[in-house]
Amino acid sequence: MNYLGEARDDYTPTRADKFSFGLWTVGWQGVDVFGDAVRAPLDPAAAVHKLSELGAYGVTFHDNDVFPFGASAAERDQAIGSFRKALDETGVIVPMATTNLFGHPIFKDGGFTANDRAVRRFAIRKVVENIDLAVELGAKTYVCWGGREGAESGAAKDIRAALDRMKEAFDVLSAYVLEQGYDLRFAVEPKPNEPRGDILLPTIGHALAFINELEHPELVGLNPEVGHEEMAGVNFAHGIAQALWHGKLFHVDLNGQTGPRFDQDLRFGAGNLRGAFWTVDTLERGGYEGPRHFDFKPPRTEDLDGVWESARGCMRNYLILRERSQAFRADPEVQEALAASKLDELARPTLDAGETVADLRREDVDVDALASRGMGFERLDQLAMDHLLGVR
Ligand SMILES: [Mn+2]
Repeated sequence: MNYLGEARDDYTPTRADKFSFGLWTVGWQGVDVFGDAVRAPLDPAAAVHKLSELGAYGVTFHDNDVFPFGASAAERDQAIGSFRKALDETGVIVPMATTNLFGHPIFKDGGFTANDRAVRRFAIRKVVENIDLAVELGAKTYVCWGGREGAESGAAKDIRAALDRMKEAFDVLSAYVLEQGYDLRFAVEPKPNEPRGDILLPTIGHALAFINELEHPELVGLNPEVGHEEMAGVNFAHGIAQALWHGKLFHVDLNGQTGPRFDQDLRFGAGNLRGAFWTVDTLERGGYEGPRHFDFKPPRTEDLDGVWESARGCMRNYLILRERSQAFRADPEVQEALAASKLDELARPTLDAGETVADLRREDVDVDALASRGMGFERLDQLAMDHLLGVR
């Protein structure tokens, strides 16, 4: 039974749910720091067909997910042609694209902020070339994850100079997009570490502040990832709520993580399940209308069937949590508990129109009464827990 008392298990995604997957997620062969590939390469066209069948509406890609680094023009055209054919056959769209500025040895010290100027010039050019392809395939968001932008040691990177170069890259790319008349916005993806010891723009907050320094801040927002923020020990739902508050949640990467450790990229809903509940609640209630994009890695233990189970699980868990969040919000006892916890009062400005600090000074405050008043948050949270666990 669902919360409306209907006997159904309707967690099958449709395109209206706007689920999208990176080609590199289901296509991950399982190469990690300690081990070799455990799965055969997955043809991008085959991935598009299977994801379409599972209910996804979109796929996203790095340039080198579609064609290898250094591919000839003919190889590139052939690979793109096959990918495009699969998109046309299925109606799957490309809402977002991004650049691989981390895999090839040339990027060992970064792309936009490599100390070596020739590397930086090559990196910007690589992004520009893939922006042209992204726009051709209909992408509206261009993600920039700077996994190699950082350092392992103090003297190796002048952070202020590196931020100058990072700003320069976004300014040059923004000018290019405007000059071409492209309908495309950038989304910075923060991450605290891995692969670099310390990565620039490590959290949502760092990235938001950086965007304010750009030539075209209106063209640049965020693509926060669940696991990346949780690696930094911060609350993901709070982070995306603040990004929404700034009008900067351009895209989102959903996955699972168990606390501060290496980047696990579990399927969405695995790891911190309570965090996932509040993430869905925040996205669904916060006016976010973009793709629900999964950036996960099916564990190395899985064969191809397991890969598709993992992908299916990401979407299923999102839909279950969406239903649980709706049930929580619709519950009259929850609404009463929210009022008892003064959530309505938090939404009211602290000073009335026309009031000044003089009005505050005149106020007769019963400090003891206010100090002794309980907030009722435990009752409220247990109601949320009951809904999450499906017992209400
Ligand atoms: Mn990750």
